Amino acid sequence: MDSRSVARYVEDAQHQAMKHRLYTLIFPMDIYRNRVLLGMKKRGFGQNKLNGFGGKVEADESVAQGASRELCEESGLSPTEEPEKCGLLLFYFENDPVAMEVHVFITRSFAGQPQETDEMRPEWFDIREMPFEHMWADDPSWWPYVLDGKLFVGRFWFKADMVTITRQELAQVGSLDFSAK
Ligand code: 8DG
Repeated sequence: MDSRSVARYVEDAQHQAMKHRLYTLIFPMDIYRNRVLLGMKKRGFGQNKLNGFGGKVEADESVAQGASRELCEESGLSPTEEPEKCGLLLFYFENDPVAMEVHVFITRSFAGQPQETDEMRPEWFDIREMPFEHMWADDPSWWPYVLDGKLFVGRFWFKADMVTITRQELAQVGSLDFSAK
């Protein structure tokens, strides 16, 4: 098991037995103008959806390092402070034995200008007018936690169509540092 995975702290034994792949997802927030930078994913998984920036955590980095790296690679911005953890998302897809463990961050402090990359076309959005119709189906459920500064854990079960959610669990948590408990 990947020692950086924290899924075991929130999952039942059946789900813990699944293989988990670690991902990051980071949202740069412009607190002065109430904006968030999203990117239109131009290729691969989630193509044509608007999303924060992120991807698989590499073998030789921490989850937070992975979040910073992906932000630089995909948006042209680099965080100037350690990104803030805001949530943990677990996704289970019908007929897929691998669970996705997505560590969600925000950053309010970054350098650079948004730049289109091979993977993402960045665009600012008002944090209260999110383009949910172009985002993943679970996003409207947990985005209010991000806005309210509440830490959250969400679990979503998707059909193979990757659109239909058949079950979900979502709750505020006091801490995302599970191993410190
Ligand atoms: P690649 O270079 O090998 O194509 O992949 P990668 O860049 O390493 O990873 P990716 O496939 O782009 O990572 C998927 C991203 O999508 C990751 O940031 C997590 C995020 N993501 C999901 N599901 C959901 C979801 O339901 N909602 C949101 N907002 N993001 C999601 O995987």
